[in-house]
Amino acid sequence: MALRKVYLIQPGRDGAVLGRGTMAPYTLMRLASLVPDEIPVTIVDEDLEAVPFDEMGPGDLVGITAKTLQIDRARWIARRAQARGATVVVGGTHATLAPDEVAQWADSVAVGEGYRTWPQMLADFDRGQLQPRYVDEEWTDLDDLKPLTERVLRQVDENRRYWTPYLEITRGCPRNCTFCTAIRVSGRVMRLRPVEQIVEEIERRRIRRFFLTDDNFGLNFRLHPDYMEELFRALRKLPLDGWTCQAEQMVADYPDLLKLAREAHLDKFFIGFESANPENRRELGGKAKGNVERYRQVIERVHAAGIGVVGLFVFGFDADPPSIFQHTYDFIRTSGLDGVSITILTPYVGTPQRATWEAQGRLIPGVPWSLYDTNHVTYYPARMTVEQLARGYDWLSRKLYGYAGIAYRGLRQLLRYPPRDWRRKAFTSFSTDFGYRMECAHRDWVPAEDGIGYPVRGAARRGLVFRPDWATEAAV
Ligand code: B12
Ligand code: SF4
Repeated sequence: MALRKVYLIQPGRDGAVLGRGTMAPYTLMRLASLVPDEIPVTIVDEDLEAVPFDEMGPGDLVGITAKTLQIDRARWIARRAQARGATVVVGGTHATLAPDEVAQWADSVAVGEGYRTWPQMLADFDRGQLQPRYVDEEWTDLDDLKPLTERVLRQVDENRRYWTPYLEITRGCPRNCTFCTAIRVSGRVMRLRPVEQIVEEIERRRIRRFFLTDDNFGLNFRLHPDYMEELFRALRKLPLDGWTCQAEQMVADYPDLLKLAREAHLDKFFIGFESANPENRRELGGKAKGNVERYRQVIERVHAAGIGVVGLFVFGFDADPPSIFQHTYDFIRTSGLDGVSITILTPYVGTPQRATWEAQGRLIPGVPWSLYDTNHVTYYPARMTVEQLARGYDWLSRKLYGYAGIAYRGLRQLLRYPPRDWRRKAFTSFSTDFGYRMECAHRDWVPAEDGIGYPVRGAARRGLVFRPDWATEAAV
């Protein structure tokens, strides 16, 4: 059957904040740009708009991207689209990690990267020969990435409809943390996009602020210092308000590159300290060792270069006792961190972590994928009870994400900039912890009958966050 129209869908969860989306659909923008000009393509971000099932019919190809926590919702969307006669293709993190599971309800599954398989899927569907599975795990160069097309940029209108645009500069991470799923999707080969391609993309998208999707951008300080220098020198010339990226601690050991990064408008590193417990060293893939004195040194050095640090911490490793929450809080309080992310260790499919716990019978049965959101306990911890882990997480969330704490850290951050920059830097200074406050509020979610999690209290109930219709209808 000839291809009539393409729909690319990002399943919703949180709705919009003050009228704007928080998760710009960068993945779908890249995929939509690979659709030939003569085929109509519509991107649907379910947090901002309803999926137009009524428009769908035979000859339409519906592509859905989903992390694990979105996969139940993706299945719900797929069933409705299929009932209209459309064909459904699913890709992204969960499809890559659990293709056999997704294949039970999707017409076709994309495993790994889509830059080469998606165009193939479009062509095969057009010829009536769509295959049940497409795999690209070769981690090929990103040199020839097709630019985002004008029709996609116009349609998404990211500067008006979203709080923060995303951008991919590098992809992959050679480390191998036991709990990480990112490397299963992006590979362990670090790949770099050419600098001129990045500059062209930023200019054409007219974005003044962005969050890098790169899993470990900072590791390139060591792996590819020349590339970093070239990149920073190019970004320095652009009229950016600021940008943020993920990194690891060793960026602190490169003062010259830090200085250049600051000049290139870098605002903050999100650094995976992961744990303040040295006993977890083995599980942390070599990049963090639970040594809080080293963490303090890193924060100081990065601050000295005029760049902020958001600390990322994971709880529930096998060596974590119930006191880990107080211990970590004591560190955070005195650390000078500009923002903090706390998550509960989550054994995603395809990780060595899950394989170990599965063999030990330690996965809690019946937890729906929608609660694999790093805010819920999904396994039996080793040195505390499920209740202690959940309560400890709840306690720390309240401590960290009260409005006073967010304002204090935000103000401290803002004051590091000269007064002339305060207007430009206000968003970056306060938004990170506010976002994490929202994310942590998911710990209040419970599963409904169809397995999808819904908010029961928190930001959504207070009316600050718009809830999409489907969540309101099914809320418990
Ligand atoms: C940017 C990002 C975010 C952004 C949101 C981006 C978005 N619009 O969804 C923010 C910061 C908000 C975020 C939040 C969270 N994230 Co996140 N995020 C990422 C990150 C770093 C990059 C993803 C990305 O945009 N890459 C760039 C694009 C171009 O590549 P891509 O998405 O991989 O898409 C390619 C292929 O996968 C494929 N593909 C993807 N979809 C489809 C669909 C079709 C049809 C086809 C054919 C192909 C295809 O083709 C694309 C081109 O090659 C990934 C790590 C990673 N490397 O995947 C984590 C990651 C996806 N996030 C993760 C998690 C856990 C979360 C949070 C739960 C964390 C938290 N507690 O705060 C929340 C959940 C929010 C939510 N409601 O979904 C996990 C998911 C694990 C899992 N098994 O599901 C990842 C893998 C990181 C990790 N820790 O391992 N995240
Ligand atoms: S350093 Fe980060 S991206 Fe790399 S393997 Fe570890 S958790 Fe994954």
